[in-house]
This record gives sequence, structure tokens and C-alpha cells, in this order.
Amino acid sequence: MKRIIIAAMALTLLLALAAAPALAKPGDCVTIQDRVLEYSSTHYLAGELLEVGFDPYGYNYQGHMFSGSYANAYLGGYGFPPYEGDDASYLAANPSVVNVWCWDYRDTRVEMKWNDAWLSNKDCNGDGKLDRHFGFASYIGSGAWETNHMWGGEGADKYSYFVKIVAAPADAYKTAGVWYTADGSEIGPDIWGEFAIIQEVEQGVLYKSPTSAGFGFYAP
Ligand SMILES: [Ca+2]
Repeated sequence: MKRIIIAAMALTLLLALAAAPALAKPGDCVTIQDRVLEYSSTHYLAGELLEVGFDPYGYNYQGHMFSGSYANAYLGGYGFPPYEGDDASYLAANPSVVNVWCWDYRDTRVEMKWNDAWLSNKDCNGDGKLDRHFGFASYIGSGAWETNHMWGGEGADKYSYFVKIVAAPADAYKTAGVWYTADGSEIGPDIWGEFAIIQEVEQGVLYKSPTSAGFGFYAP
């Protein structure tokens, strides 16, 4: 299940954000505090301004983090209001949510953290959206990283999963689904084409990069 969960997570970050008029002049950066950056047109909060601090779903774009229900990481992007823990009232108001995959994970808690290269809290390229891999053509070599920690369940069903993901360095290469440094040291399994998993923990360490499980090693 975990890989499915993670795979969906990238999508979230792509869906969630912001399409405002391009107001930045070249070389200028628009911040959330400037109050022009908005949620995307397909988001439940379309047209509303991004705010500093946690939004009703659990995203804190200024602070580079998410904390909340796993369902809430996605529901806004799918056009649904935030889930606040009351199934009956939520279903009464949003019956079609049962058709959305993330509804089944509403009791899973998630904390995500990321750096500015992964998803900036500024728009410096003037497209009205928070920047991704600013200054780089893709995530490759950008030094972007993210952590996901999710947990839930009761008693014997209790579980926890933690993963660290880093953008592949510019001179890294990929063979058979695994990223390696230029001199052939294993970085970790590929995920989403431009990233490597450098650490996974689930009731003990599942994977730890032999090269480094520290983000600093992969910074440009
Ligand atoms: Ca931008």
C-alpha cells in the first residue's frame, strides 16, 4: 500500500496550487504575504488567497509542511471541502466522496515536509504559482527533498511508515530502477523518474541509502 500512497502524494502537490495573474516582474518574487497567490481553479478553495500558516486541509505552504488527515492532502484538489472527522455529516453534504480513493484513508495521519526546491513558498518566475525546482529545468540536480510520515490503525493494526525522498543529483545515473552517483555509489530506488528514495522505515529500517541518507549530501 505504501508505494501507492506515496505515488499519490506527488500528485497532491501538483494539484493543490495556485493560478493567479502573473504579477511578478522579472527578478521579483511574489510571496504568500503579498496576498495575490491563489488556490488553483480546480481546487475547492479556487479563487481564495493562499494564507500564511496551516490551511483548513493541513497544508502550510509558507512553512513547507503538511499535517493532517491523509484524505485532506487530496480532497481540496478534487474539489471537496476539508474533512473534519465527522463521517455522517461529511457524507451527507458530499455523497460522491465515496468514489474518491483517498476517502478510505481519512483516518490515516500524514506529516510531510519539503524544502524550497521541492515547492517554494514564493513565485519568482511570475507564473502565479509557487515555484518548483526554481532555477533548474527539472527536479534533477535541484537538491529538492521531501519527507512523508504516515501512521494510523489501532491495536494490532497500528502502523507507521516514514520515507525520505531526494531529487537525483545532476550527474547521477539510473540503472534498473536504481539511482547511482557518478562514481557508481548506490543512492536509492527511483521514484517518479527524477527522485530517489534514500530512506524507508516501517517497523524497522526497510532501506537506507549506502551513499547517504542525509539531504545535505545531495544539495547542488
Ligand atoms: Ca512560479
